[in-house]
Amino acid sequence: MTQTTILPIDALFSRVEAIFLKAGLNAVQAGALARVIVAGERDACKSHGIYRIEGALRTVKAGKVKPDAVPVLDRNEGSAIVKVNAGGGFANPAFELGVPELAARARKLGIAALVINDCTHFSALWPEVEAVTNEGLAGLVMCPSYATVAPTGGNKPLLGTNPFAFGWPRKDTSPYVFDFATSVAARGEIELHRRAGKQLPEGWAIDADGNPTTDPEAALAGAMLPFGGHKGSAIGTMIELLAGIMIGDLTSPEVLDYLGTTTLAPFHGELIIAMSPEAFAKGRPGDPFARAEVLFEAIVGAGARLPSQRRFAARKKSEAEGVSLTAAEIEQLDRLLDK
Ligand code: NDP
Ligand code: PYC
Repeated sequence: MTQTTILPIDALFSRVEAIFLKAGLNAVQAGALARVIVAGERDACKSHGIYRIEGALRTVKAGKVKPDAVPVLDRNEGSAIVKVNAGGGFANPAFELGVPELAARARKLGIAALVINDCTHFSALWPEVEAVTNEGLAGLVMCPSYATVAPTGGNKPLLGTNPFAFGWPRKDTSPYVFDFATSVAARGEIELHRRAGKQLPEGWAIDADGNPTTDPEAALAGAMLPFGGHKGSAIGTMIELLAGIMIGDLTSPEVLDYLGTTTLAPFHGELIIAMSPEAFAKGRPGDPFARAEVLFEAIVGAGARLPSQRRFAARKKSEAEGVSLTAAEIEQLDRLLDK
């Protein structure tokens, strides 16, 4: 049986933040990174938890992200578009800086967008979409990645795993949130299979010659496949257009050209859209929040579960009992802190 240690969430946060501070990140970068990584562990999202620390540190060491960057907010007064330049730092502090202005603008105008440029982004999107729903707004978040996914019918990786998240605020309960890679699985999942010596499920990837493979090494050298065939392929392409080209930032192939490797965290931009359900539904019959509850009840009543319910259950458990880490994970944290 694997030996585990239970750490309170605050204690895990202090350890992760200390690792980043020791590696030379300033307080704004270290704090935001530690928050998102610890949230991943707390919510049992291992592919974007402490496993990501080493990749972030490698990216700092390679000089591809600025550890002392201070994001700058461009209020763009009167416009529905708020911008934050991450200054070559991580996306997370830039997001934290921009989200209050995004929310204020969406409440005023009914809809607003936050554009983040020049950032390194390695995290899950649900913490960001939840920051939008916490403001009582519906949200959409998307970003490119690096070219590791072949468009359906193609044999070359041209799209990223391009994550896409949506959130709808709910009164007195957790929001409706989904957040997924537009590839069959996040690249982090392939890496976790490789580390565990496990084969991939069929249909996840092709090798460097374009043949289907279940070998994680061959998949990492070849290409992943989009989810839902041509449908995921089109959504992945839309993300390249909206959260790459439209915001004047890099597309996934350009990110890979710039980095020259997939072992570092990708550098690109991000698009966050916030919407006020009250503003959209104004003048129409029914309260949008009450109507949404009827839909959610019907979905659950039909025997399905809402997305993020597994995550919210894990969060509740972690908040009550702490986060469970294996001996290898504790060793990893100790080693990184001693470095
Ligand atoms: P998953 O396939 O694990 O989950 C996708 C979503 O579907 C989750 O919201 C999940 O909720 C929900 N879900 C899963 N099973 C069911 C079910 N049976 N019924 C209803 N809902 C369900 O996600 P991925 O592996 O595709 O992505 C994992 C993470 O990787 C994401 O957070 C994403 O943002 C991140 N990522 C980040 C990238 C980046 O460049 N920054 C790139 C690619 C991915 P629940 O969690 O409750 O199971
Ligand atoms: O899991 O696919 C992924 C990923 C890429 C960049 C950050 N996460």
